[in-house]
Amino acid sequence: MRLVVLTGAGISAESGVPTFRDAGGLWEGHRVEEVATPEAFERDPETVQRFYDARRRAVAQVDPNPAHDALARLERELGDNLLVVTQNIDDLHERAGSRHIVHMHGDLLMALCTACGRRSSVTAELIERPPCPQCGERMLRPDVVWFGEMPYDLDVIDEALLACDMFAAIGTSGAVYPAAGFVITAAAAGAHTIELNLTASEITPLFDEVRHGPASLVVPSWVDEVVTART
Ligand code: BJW
Repeated sequence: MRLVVLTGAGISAESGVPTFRDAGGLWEGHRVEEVATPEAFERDPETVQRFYDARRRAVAQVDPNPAHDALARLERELGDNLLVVTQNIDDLHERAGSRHIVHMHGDLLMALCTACGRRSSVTAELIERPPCPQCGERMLRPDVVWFGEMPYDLDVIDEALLACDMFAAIGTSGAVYPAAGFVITAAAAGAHTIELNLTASEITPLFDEVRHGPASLVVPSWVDEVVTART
């Protein structure tokens, strides 16, 4: 059994990390499609740096929830036959124990040097303009993927989608591509597809099976079923 799990902001919601498109979402009155862009960063880098510095501090104060724990347990059962592809930039999957994981939209704990292109871990607030550990220039930005930029590790993801027997999407609205199209790739490759989300998403009709409810409840019970079916 090879499994690919795509996670979105909804899996971290019950840990206290706001989602993007629900009421009271992350960007406070701004549509994320307008502000999560390289152009918005060029226009007003300080505001963007401050925003990500604040999110990094906030995520450090919260903990993984039972949905993250359940996926870490699933990895202990399936080993490398499970790949978690997360759109989230928090580290809650890792803190729950997941290791076989791809952060396709980047990582809040990493910075990207706009001078030399190297990635490094963030040890200071980016608003303070720390130097790049590689080239020394003070031109670091958050290592996150904005609209119009290429997501990370699409080759790894594609290979896993084409080889999987089951594809699950957890806590994502299906509003952002290419992630929203993964269900189509997996289904075309013959996988069973399942959506686990609080409510119907934009892509619910594309799934073979749908379960609605909070991730902290529906994910552990789905993981129990997958593990039981295997044994
Ligand atoms: C719960 C819950 C609970 C709540 N329990 N559930 C067609 C094809 C290909 C590309 C495009 C296309 N059309 C347009 C594009 C371009 C564009 C795009 O998608 N635009 C849309 C507006 C249509 N995409 C891009 O530009 C991407 N790059 C790209 O396409 O490169 C070229 C390319 C072409 C072809 C193939 C491959 C590549 C880049 C997209 C970058 C997105 N960046 C962001 C910001 C990241 C940094 C940051 O975190 O600040 O990523 S935007 C934001 O949206 C963030 C998220 O990862 C992403 C998805 O959001 P998510 O996770 O789904 O959150 P929400 O809030 O939308 O939904 C939460 C869900 O949880 C809801 O459904 C709730 O109900 C649910 N929920 N509580 C369970 N307790």
